[in-house]
Amino acid sequence: MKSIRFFSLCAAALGFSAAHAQTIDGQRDAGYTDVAVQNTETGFGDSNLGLIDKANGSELDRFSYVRTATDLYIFIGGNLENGPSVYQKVAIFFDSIPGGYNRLPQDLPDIDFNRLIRMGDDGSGNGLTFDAGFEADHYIGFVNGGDPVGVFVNYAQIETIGNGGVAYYMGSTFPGSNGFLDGGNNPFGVAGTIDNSNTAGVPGGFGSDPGNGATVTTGIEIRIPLGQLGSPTGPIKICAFVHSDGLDFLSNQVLKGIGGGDNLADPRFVNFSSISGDQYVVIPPPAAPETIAPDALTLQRGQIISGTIADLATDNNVALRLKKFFVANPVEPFVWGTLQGTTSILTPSSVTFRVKSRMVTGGQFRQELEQWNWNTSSYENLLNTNPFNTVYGTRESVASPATGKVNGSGRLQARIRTFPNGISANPLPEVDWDLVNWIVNP
Ligand SMILES: [Ca+2]
Ligand SMILES: [Ca+2]
Ligand SMILES: [Ca+2]
Ligand SMILES: [Ca+2]
Repeated sequence: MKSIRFFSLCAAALGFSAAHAQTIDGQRDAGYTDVAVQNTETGFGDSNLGLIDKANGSELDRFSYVRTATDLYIFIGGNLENGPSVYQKVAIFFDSIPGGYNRLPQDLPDIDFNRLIRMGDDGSGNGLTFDAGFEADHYIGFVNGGDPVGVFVNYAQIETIGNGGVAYYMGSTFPGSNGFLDGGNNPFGVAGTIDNSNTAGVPGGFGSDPGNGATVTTGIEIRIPLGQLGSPTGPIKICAFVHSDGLDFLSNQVLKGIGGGDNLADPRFVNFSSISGDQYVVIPPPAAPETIAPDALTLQRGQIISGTIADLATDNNVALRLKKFFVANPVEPFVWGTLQGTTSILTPSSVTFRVKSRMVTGGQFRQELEQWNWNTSSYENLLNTNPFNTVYGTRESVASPATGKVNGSGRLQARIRTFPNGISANPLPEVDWDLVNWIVNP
């Protein structure tokens, strides 16, 4: 099936891609990437209910993410125990910007009925301590409990604590919902929910686990607009763990895991730097799209009047000028060029072939852009511009998904053809190609 769409140049430059289609519902979508699998059995009970809303145990089985230019999606497979008066919680700490706290200090912002302070220093020099190099800036508290089961989300800005701190309740929803948080303060539009139906993953206990969480596809799913995290552009470190309603008892369910062992108990005395390995995951920034200029041109029809292939690399109105040379049939293209280039992105989510061009001589013409599919040995993603006239325009043939558009050597191929479509003011019409390139999105 041919897929033709116009993307604005801005959207293409930012690397937006149709490949990122996460639906907030507590189920892991195919686009997620894993950054951690639990290595510790759960000391907070192994849920065996299999219900979307209710769970009789808590575990964090795997941590997956999708990061776009605007949003971070996180999926934490597992369960959170709940009941009419049971509210178990996941604390999610983010190190997303410079500064922040490696050890949680006194006077943390007032959130969750002022329980967040229970993890910080009590004045004697303790306080939950992260691994070296992790300096927390933001906190999201994900809570479920009650009957019917509700989901409640809290937020605190840790890095501004010296200025009094910022914290707010973001709102509530229900298990299996679309994650819309109702009734709170949610300036950036965070959305999240839980699907509690997992009965697999890690078993109950305190031993190490070989990775049973790797196949869990239900749990906590949250979309976080990056503005909520200070608009980071670099890596984002995240430490997540299950703890009790009072925020005064930490489980052994931490991601990354603790490598087997008992519940960690009072968070004030927990020091992740004294536990082997990193008790956090790292979300890399989204890879940048590549812009690829052609390095090879084969003219099937027409001849070069002026310029070279190098002129195609720059949008400067200095064009490669082509002219009708010999065409046997008056309905065939009179200028027809095949272009190639090489990208380092071998499995792109989308490929856009972009051409800024115009007629030099007047008349009635049209232009076709198409991309070569190396798998099917055929041209696809036709963009037909009709009329094609003497005013410069930039047109795009968009392949999204981009199956077959890059071969195993990173090679791209596309063609530009100009056809007569009626009268011509000149028996040998001329065409300008100013800018020709591919935008390859990871
Ligand atoms: Ca989902
Ligand atoms: Ca930080
Ligand atoms: Ca389990
Ligand atoms: Ca550690």
